[in-house]
Amino acid sequence: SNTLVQNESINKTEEIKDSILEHLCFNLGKSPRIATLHDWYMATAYAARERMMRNFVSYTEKMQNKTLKIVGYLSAEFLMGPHLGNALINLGIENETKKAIEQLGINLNDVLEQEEEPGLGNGGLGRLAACYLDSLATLQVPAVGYGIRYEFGIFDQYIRDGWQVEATDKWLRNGNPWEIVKPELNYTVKLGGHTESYTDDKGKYRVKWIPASEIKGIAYDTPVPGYKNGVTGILRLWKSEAVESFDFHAFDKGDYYGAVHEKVFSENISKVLYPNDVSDEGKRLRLSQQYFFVSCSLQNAFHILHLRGLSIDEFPESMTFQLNDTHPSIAIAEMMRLLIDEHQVGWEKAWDITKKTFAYTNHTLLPEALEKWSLPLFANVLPRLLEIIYEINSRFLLTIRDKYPGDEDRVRRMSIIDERGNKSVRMAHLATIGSHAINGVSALHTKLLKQDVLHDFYELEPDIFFNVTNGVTPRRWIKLYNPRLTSLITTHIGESWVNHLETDLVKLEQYADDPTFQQAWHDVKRQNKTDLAHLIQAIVGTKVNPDSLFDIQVKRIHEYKRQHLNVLYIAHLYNRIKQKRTDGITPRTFIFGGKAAPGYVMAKLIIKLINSVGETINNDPDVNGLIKVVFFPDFNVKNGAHIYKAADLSEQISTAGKEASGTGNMKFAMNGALTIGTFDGANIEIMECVGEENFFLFGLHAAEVAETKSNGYRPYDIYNSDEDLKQAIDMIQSGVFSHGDTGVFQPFVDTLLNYDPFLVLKDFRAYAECQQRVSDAYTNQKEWTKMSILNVARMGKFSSDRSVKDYCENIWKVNHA
Ligand code: 26V
Repeated sequence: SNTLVQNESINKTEEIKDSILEHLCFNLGKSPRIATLHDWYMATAYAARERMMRNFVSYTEKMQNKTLKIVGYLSAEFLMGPHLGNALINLGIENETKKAIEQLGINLNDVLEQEEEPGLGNGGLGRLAACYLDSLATLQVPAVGYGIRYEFGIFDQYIRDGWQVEATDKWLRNGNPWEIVKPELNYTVKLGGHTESYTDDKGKYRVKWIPASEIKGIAYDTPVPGYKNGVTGILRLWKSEAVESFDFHAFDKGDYYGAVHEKVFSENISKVLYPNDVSDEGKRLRLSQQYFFVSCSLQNAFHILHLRGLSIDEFPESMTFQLNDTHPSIAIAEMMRLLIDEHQVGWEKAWDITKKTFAYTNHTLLPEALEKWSLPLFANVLPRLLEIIYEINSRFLLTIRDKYPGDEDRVRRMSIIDERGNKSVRMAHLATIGSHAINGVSALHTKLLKQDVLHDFYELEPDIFFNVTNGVTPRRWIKLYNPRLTSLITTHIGESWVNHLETDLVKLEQYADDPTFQQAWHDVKRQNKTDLAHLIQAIVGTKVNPDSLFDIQVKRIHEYKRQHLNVLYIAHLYNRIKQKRTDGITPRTFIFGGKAAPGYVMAKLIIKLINSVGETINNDPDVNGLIKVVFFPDFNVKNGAHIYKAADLSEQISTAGKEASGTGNMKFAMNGALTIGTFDGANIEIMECVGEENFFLFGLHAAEVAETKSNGYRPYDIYNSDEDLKQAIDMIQSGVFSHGDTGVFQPFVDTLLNYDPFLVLKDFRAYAECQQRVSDAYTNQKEWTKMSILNVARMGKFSSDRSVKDYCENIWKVNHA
């Protein structure tokens, strides 16, 4: 039987080799002799895609089966990361492909390195969508991910003189072998203009939208392979193009340049991904983008309904849509428009269908991140949709007035329209009112949603609130990106854990005390750290010691995530070193990574601060390499491959109540890092699973944060009462890290001393003490390794398979494998 398996593998290797050579010739027009590494990448990608397409076709056919409910996952972001490595893992052909490529005289890792990742997302929210697509395909749930085919994804980050510099992400420049364009799958989307009412031939009052312009959305499909199950799901992204009729219209008038201009306008809609920003730039285009992809997706859904031979009434049994945050929530109004204006359905019935069809996931409690659109802008871009929203709102407020007579304050609080100041549309209210299920992304986040942000809605309909704690896919985040750990785990407990993480990973616990296993575990981490050390040397030019504690914080740069709390502790350690108070300091390498939104001045200053502190500390002979500080540039999915697996300590130190869930926390813990974290987001559930004794918890709880603020928080008093903290801040202010320049970090220091909106100073002492416990624990390597093993063994809950099953069972009501 073993020889049989071996022969099969040899055949597969030959097959793959032939396939790669064929694609090299027929798709790339190259011979092996002149092929570049990129050509080999393209040929290998086509070979892998070919293996998915048969499944893809049968899966698409299966979708015509009218009894299967399809899940439409509507998301403005899909942060897929490189496809090739993942495709090989999920197709189960990674070893054979490696051999095939080797026989052609090439190294597979060099080939994988060629892929430019599709960075069509900002961070956690977009990456979550990508993990869910992997799990949906793995669990054989009929699903389509609907989004935008941005020509430029999240910007590339460079560091110049310590500052972040942004560059355009030209991810399509060398072609994209993964997408299949479907020119015949296209829909028209209206923008701007005005509405007119008329009476139809049955004497019914109707509304017509006369747009100022129309654009066309073209479908680009990317196959999403399930894990070794012969299933391939779909990611369907829309690209905007000009509508032909508009061209002809302009040509008729002899206005050739006008027609070309129209084309430029149309293509702008799907041009660029917008960063999470504090500034208001590009508002109009962003609203147009949201409506554009939502309208295309819903029109596509009606098309599928028609292909299935079903009636409009059967829509909710045929398809269900998940709104990934409020970005696609205009779908509620667009669904009503399509039903009423295009399919002549009456209001009550249309509303019933709409509510049954949609469910909404909230991903943030931060007030500045809750989407609002100014009324004039909305009226200008989407006049018909605003009318529909007004009608939804007025009917909704009638029910509120009916249920709570005289409570006009409640009516104002719950209205979709915020009437205070510059009037605006509150998208979270639209999404909540139009959905049959609303969920938060961790237990704490859901609790706070019910208590605060959506409290009135919770009181109204408590049964429609759910929690679905986030998860990440173990295929990419363990098997693909940590091959050493994967083979150690698999030799001990078999390979079932890869798609049964919840039940099977826990089998590792029996080895936690086994010295041989501990040594092997330690060696894996040590080798992963050596790899990262080499990469840091090559990219940043800093030499780091793989035997030091690798303390890593990678995530978007934001004040609420408190990278600066970490920096203040580093400044404090430096101060101790300068004062020769080094006892108790464990050798550490502090590694940071993350992008700041281009318009977020304070976040960019924090990056500069990290680099400045690093430059000073890394070059000070007094430090003598005891601690090092590194900023790893351009943190993205691809770079994550080298970072998570090399961490000893994972920094999850957001102000309690601000991080909805976090997902990096899960990736680190699954790869054997211990966590230093606050009582926030999914940290709490991680700690519950891995055990308090294997987790470094510190800081205020969410309720204490609220209390501290309402009692008139005075950060300056804390600064004055904590000598270590004071000295750390004074060093920054006095130019110790900026060649004597006292101006550059002044805004940073001022904000901390006078406002400190995220309670950095308040939590400093607890953090420093907790970091000391970390240092002490790390000196006992055996004990540390045991904690690391137990962390991994108990992380099964945080597979996105579990999350997707929760959605299937509680919200979508669909079957899963
Ligand atoms: C944040 C901000 C902050 C600055 C102002 C503008 C702005 C706009 C959007 C956002 C975040 C939007 C939602 C989001 O990305 N949430 C993240 O979702 C992840 C997946 O559920 C979750 O793990 C993260 O905790 C959450 O921040």
